[in-house]
Amino acid sequence: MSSLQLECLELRELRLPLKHAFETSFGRTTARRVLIVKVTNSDGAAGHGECVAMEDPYFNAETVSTAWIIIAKHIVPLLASSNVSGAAEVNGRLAPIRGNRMAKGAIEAAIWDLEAKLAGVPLWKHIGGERTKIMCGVSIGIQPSIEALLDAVAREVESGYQRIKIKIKPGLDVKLAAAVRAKYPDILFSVDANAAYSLDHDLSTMKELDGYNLLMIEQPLAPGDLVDHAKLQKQLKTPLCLDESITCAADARHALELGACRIINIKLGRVGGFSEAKQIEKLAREAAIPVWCGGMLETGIGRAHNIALSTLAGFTLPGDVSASGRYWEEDIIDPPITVSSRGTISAPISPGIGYEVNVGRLDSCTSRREEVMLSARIKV
Ligand code: OSB
Ligand code: MG
Repeated sequence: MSSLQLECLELRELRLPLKHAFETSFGRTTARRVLIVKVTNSDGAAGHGECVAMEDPYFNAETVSTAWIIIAKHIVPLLASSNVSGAAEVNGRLAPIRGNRMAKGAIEAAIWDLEAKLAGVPLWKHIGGERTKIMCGVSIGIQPSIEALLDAVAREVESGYQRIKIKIKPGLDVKLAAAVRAKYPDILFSVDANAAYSLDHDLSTMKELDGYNLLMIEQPLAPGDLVDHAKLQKQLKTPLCLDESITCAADARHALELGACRIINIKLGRVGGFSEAKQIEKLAREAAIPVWCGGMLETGIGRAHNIALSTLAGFTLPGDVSASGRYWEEDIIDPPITVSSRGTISAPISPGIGYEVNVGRLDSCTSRREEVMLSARIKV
């Protein structure tokens, strides 16, 4: 394939109010600050990526502000001097930069979008995806009351979503699971703790949760604690699923070797992009461990990348990729992402991410913008 001839990178910070506040064990989000990147080549063709870092370093260590600096000051110069000839090379070229995977993942994803557009194929086909429809579930934040939670679950079940996940935290866990299970004995149902528990204090709560026929318990313990997750998994029949703990393919291999989980949530940004995500999917598939695609309250750009990722063969469980309209009054892509009454999204047919970025809308919510040159500076 001919060189991508990357020329310019545009960073934008958007401010977008969420339709409804989203609460987890680590905090409450009412509006998103979102970092969007656009890579352009020498012919003016463009690819987009979304950095999934949040405003605060609570889910992981990165933030919108740190990612901006890492991209502008470190990723761009490294890429500019590496003369990459394909998207598959980007992950390796960025390896000297430690951590900061959400920053790297945004750029990597934008380059995959550009490369797919140049090849005239949908991104999902370009990365080796196989499914023409992806299975969708929802993630429901902590609600003000059990009644409100049951109403929210009812709405999503009636919309056709194939799996319901609820957020839990210490003190708001077993009673939520019990209430949802009592009303819906048969749905695919899981809980996500976002690392709020410890093996020392909460083993009895975990054993109680084990009695509600949950599809999985997601990330109960601290991100670095694979050993304790393995100890916990041995004492439960419910599969543990790791989210925060899996930042790269090596983490996934360690988790599988230790028996720290039986399911993996793959988030494109958390692992630094498609190359790493594909390695994790392959490792898990070979170990007969199901994976699914997680979400980070993305705009349509991040959602479109998540759809592409979810078409890979190993994504055998419904993920957290849901309709734009659950989060945004008006998305930044056209058309917005919609979900069928059977809880599926069809893989798009247009090249690249397969959705048009609405530039007017993007401009109207941009609070900061910067352009940096990606073309190698030729020494004379
Ligand atoms: O743990 O999966 C998570 C949102 C922000 C941070 C972490 C998580 C989430 C979600 C939302 O669960 C999933 C979505 O985007 O719909
Ligand atoms: Mg999670």
